[in-house]
Amino acid sequence: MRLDVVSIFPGYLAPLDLSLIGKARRDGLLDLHVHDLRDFTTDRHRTVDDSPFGGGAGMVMKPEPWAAALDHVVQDGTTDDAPVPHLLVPGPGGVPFTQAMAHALAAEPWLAFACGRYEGLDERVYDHAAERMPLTVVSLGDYVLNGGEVAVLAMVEAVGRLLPGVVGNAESLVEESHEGGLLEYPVYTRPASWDDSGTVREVPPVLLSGDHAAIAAWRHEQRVARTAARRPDLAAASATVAGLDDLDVRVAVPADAAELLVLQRACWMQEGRISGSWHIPPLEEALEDVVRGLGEWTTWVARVPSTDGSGRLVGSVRGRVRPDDASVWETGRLMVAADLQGRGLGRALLELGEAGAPQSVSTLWINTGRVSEANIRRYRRAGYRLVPGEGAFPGTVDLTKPRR
Ligand code: JD8
Repeated sequence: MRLDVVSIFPGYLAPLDLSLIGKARRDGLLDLHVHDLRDFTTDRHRTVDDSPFGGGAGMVMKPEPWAAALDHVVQDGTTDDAPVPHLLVPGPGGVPFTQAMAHALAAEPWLAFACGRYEGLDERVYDHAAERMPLTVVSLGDYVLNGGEVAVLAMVEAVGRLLPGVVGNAESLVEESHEGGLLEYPVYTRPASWDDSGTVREVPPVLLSGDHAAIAAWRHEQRVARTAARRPDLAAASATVAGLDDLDVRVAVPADAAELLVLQRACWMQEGRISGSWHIPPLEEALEDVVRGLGEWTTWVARVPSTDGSGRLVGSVRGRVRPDDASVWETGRLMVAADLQGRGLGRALLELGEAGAPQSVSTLWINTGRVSEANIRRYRRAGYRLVPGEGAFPGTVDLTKPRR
């Protein structure tokens, strides 16, 4: 994965030379480039800021240095496989950065980060960037920092450690907090009995028992108890996501498009990797394509329940009557968030998509990658049968089944 970071404080990113991320860079698993925004100024004072139009406190970052810097990054890193990066701009008003987003971004070949300072970037920089590459404004959390660098340090570490080979024992990634919706269990090491200045502190005996089933059960109980105590919002979510009826399911609206794009990229990166090509529509689509798709297909989104409907978008499916054959119902873009896969959500979403078919339909159709064995098995189990020959798109196969 290639990473580019633009900042007026490039030294702020020095911690990425250390520890696992530093080793991953030396091992060639991460190709990180840090750029000084001032190198893209044209005046002898290397000016990057100016006073805000309309008055107000503080300074605003000028558009020209940013446009020059971002254009340089694209020029410097473009390849056939990854012509442009996914640009992430940290900001207190951005989409919350989550473990699910970290998984999504870890599946992408090239990320770029624009670190703002002062009161932020001239808004036209976002327009300039969005015309050239996918753009997501992302927030580390609901508190105010002085700039984007700290957020980028956190995001590069959270994404980098998910890349194959970065964390030695990938197994240890599985039972962590925010994987599977539960916080992590307490950990202990020697001495089993610790004399803490006269207070003897013991390790829970079950951990010394060698009874792995009992240890696993104790650890899960600890995760559930800790999550309920510290993060009741997470507890509510993870306890209930066993089927669609535990989720807020509704027809998608344009406001869902940004999250749909992130989830769709995550889910199709695996397809891209196993098919050996990133040139597949779900990966190449821009935000406006997703919004247009909402007009051409009936699209359902499934969110974790929340009071204001802003719960995490964890699944989606879409369906439509084939434009040139009203007897065929096409189901597509079936996607489930990485940490919720394997719970039957995909099957439930497929059934939801199929149920949208009007009476005139006699055939249900779906399409997937020719080498996507897991998907083909899943659709066979749902009653579909392979249609001989090439599918509707290069490198794909079609599957159909009669509409019961
Ligand atoms: C980027 C400039 C400072 C923000 C005036 C303070 C992220 N979770 C987060 N909190 N704050 C940021 C963040 C703050 C930034 C910049 C990210 C660029 N500032 C500005 C607006 C109010 N000052 C962040 N991710």
